Amino acid sequence: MNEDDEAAGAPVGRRVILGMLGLGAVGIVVGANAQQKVNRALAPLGPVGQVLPAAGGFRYYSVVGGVKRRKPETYRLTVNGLVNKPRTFSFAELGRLPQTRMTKDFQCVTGWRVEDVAWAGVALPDLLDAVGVSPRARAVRFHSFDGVYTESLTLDQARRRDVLVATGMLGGPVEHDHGGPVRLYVAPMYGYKSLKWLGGIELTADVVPGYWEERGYDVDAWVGQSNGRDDEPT
Ligand SMILES: Nc1nc2c(c(=O)[nH]1)N[C@H]1C(S)=C(S)[C@@H](COP(=O)(O)O)O[C@H]1N2
Ligand SMILES: [Mo]
Repeated sequence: MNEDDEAAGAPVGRRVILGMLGLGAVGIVVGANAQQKVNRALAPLGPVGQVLPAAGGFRYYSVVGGVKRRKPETYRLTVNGLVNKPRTFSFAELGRLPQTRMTKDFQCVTGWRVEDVAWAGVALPDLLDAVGVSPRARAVRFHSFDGVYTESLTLDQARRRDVLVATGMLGGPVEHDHGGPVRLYVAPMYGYKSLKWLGGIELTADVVPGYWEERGYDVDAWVGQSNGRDDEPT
């Protein structure tokens, strides 16, 4: 997409489907600034099917109702695709990999933000090292065990040390409603990249757009900028 497309206000990637906000089936096409205004105006709803109130500034989001609980004892994370050694990790095995902690903000693209959240888990590059990434891999696809939600990162993004396979959040385990027992936390990007109920990590040759990316949100979801376009930061 070039800047003329953007100026013309018709970038397909910026399509905001009001239907997905539960407001009806009307689709409108807006520019980046307008999209963020729409998002802000609708912030209490969020871009999701289900929003529940949560303590401490978070909102619980899930595009699927009634996600089945998994106990740490029966939890499994599958890592496959373009890797040298496809592997399944139990919760205990994740705990035996090098552990990373960080305290950082969490920000949804709709405008809400929680500052200074404590996160703990395995830095994604450490997990990738444990399976060995094939030289043909260029991207990572994440699968939720809710059966519907997916996310993606380029391999370069996935190798950042502030991308976490999180087993801890807010000073305790990752609660079910926050996507536990294991979720993704992509610190430098908007919340929709932080896939909940992480069940699978698949190394792929190319980026496969995730759930919200199929619905108009950017694959590159850096907080405070939007692909170098001149959006107002949220
Ligand atoms: N599986 C799954 N992961 C998801 C979502 C979702 O609907 N399903 N919503 C995303 C969005 S838009 C946000 S802002 C965060 C919200 O995390 P929380 O529910 O822990 O507040 O989860 C992200 N990960
Ligand atoms: Mo979000």
